Amino acid sequence: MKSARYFPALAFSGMAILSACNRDSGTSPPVEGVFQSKYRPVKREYWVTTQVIPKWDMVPLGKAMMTTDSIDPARRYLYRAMRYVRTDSVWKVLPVPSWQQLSGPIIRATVGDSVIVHFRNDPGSGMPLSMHPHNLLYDEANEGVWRADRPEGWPESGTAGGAVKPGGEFTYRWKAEARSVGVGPYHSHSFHPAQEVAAGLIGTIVVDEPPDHPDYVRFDTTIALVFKTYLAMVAAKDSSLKDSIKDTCIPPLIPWNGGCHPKDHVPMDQWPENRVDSLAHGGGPEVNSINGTAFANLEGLAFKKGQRVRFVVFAMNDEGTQNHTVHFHGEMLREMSRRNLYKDVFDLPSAEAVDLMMDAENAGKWMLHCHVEHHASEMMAMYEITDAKAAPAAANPDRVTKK
Ligand SMILES: [Cu+2]
Repeated sequence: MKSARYFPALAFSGMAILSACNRDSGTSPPVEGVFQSKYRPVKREYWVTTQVIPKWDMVPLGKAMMTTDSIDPARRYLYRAMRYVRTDSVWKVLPVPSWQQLSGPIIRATVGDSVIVHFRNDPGSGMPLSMHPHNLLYDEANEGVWRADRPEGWPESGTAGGAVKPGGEFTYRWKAEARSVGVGPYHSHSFHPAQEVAAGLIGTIVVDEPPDHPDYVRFDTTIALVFKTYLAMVAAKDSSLKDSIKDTCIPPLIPWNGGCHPKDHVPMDQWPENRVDSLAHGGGPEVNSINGTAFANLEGLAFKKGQRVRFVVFAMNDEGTQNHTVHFHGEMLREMSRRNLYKDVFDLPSAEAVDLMMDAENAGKWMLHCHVEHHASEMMAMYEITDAKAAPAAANPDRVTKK
């Protein structure tokens, strides 16, 4: 049993942290090979709110940047997208990096740290939402999951983190253990997880080894990219599609096979005016996006020659036809877990993040895109490596040149 092999007291004492390679050491505390870190775990505190974007533009630059074609509005907008954004401690939204777009802020921790996330669900969201982390450790109250098998009233009885009401707040308490090292997503997992993720409620978690660990790598910058197929909006209220979506939720992002939870069902005659819906079946066109942008419309991926860049890339897929890969032009990268192998294409199974290291050397403006051929033109971004002299990635013992 995995948990029996783990020594949480050691990992959280701050005196000794088990390295990832020692996690199968047996039930007795290992004597040899235990990594003794000088790192003192800290409490990492974040404030995160949901943010509603009534009409999300997947082509904010107005055209396909590779072909200069204009894009049909029917393939351009999402109705009522939502994303996670960081705030200060009084819920004032902090600037969002230009590359982040329709993805959440990166939540970081070092092995041994506690991660405290104060979460607020925007009053305008109109539905219960949550934050459910991958890779971190939590108890049931902090799982960020609403479950139908809980007794009636369960969300209100001490485990409300699975269904934070509009305008409500919840503080999640998670931990980064030795086995947390790596990257993964967090996402909403409340009454309708598929719709919540389909709205854009996805973010990234990065857990590092302590800086004095032999496997630790210092990066100059970290970029998180979510490859996701969205369903563009379709005007529904006055269309023949009305009948197919009458059992709906508010805000109905994608009607769900299981219907609505009674708590957030709203009769159609009470829908807001001018409402449009994204539909799972027979609805809007699929648009393959990176962080909610398509056709090379993602900005902010600019690096200097000599910088070491971490790309955390994952897909959130709904169906088998939405499998994605990521292909980088101009550079070859290494996976953190496989550092002797350079590649420029990586598979992106749903929700499993790849943790990539790029030593920026080849100056130029380059594509990165999904290499599933019919996704490639939409699911594309450009990154740039400039010749400008960068600050050296100092004291990085792991730096390797390809020559
Ligand atoms: Cu793809």
